[in-house]
Amino acid sequence: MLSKLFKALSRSRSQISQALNAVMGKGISSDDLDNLEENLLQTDMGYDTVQVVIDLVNGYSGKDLTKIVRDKLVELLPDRTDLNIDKIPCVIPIVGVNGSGKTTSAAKLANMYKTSGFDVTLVAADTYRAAAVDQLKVWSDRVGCRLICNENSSEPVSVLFDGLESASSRGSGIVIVDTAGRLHTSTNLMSELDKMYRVIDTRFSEFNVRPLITLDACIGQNSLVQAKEFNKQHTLDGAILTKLDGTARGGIVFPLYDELEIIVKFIGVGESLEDLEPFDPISYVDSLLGLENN
Ligand SMILES: Nc1nc2c(ncn2[C@@H]2O[C@H](COP(=O)(O)OP(=O)(O)O)[C@@H](O)[C@H]2O)c(=O)[nH]1
Ligand SMILES: [Mg+2]
Repeated sequence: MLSKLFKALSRSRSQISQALNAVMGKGISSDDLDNLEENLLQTDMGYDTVQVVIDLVNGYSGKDLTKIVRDKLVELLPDRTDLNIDKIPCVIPIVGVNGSGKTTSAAKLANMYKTSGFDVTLVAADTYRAAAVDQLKVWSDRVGCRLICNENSSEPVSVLFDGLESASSRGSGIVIVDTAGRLHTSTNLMSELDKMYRVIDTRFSEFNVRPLITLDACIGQNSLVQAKEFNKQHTLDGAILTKLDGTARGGIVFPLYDELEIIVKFIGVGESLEDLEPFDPISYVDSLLGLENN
């Protein structure tokens, strides 16, 4: 059976492997290299990574080109990250722009940690849209975890406060906070997020803060700006790269790490609860290049 990751990367893969196959096993012309460069850039791998690959291909005449490229790409990514939550209690605010997959990812993460045996609390801190709370209610029922919400409050900070207080008193180890979508350019909404971080620091300092940003893989390079600005506000623990199943832009993991030192920790490969996978550099690159057998 094909793995979900392999399937999700099919569009990115065909972009890259077609380009590599075209230059394999023959004298490489400058047109070939231009073509390869263009194809790789379209995966949003970023200029620097593309140049590394081009230099490698340019000086290479052997057959196992894909393998050489594979080793180099793996080298450019962080080692497999440890996803174990080492310190509980832990609070994971899920931040990012509208529609990037925050609510869905919050539910998927809750499901993953619950399955691993943690006591998980979901907090519905997107108070701007009534539908957001309903959406999270449906998800928390499916996951079977506790949800803290307050339909009468328009104050995300107050819902967060309730959520952390409740988790604290019940000894819930992991609190996942669904937040409203915001652009980093929206001063009001960003300062509201500041307040949320402050409440955690000042009132619930026993909680380990591990913010994750959801980045829609379909928007490619734009996500770098978003990640950079959210990371300035509060150091991110990492990114969840969502909707990889619908795009050929799977190369974005490279500039995220290379330029911003932001590690993709999870990838979203579909819309259901199980469609979240820990990011593993080796299987990711293998899937990108078509080297995975399953
Ligand atoms: N195909 C696909 N769709 C996703 C993924 N993650 C989220 N979505 C969809 O993207 C849309 C927006 O997601 P939502 O979680 O509501 O985004 P939010 O506004 O950031 O909370 C929904 O239709 C989700 O089902 C993913 O990994 N793959
Ligand atoms: Mg939402």
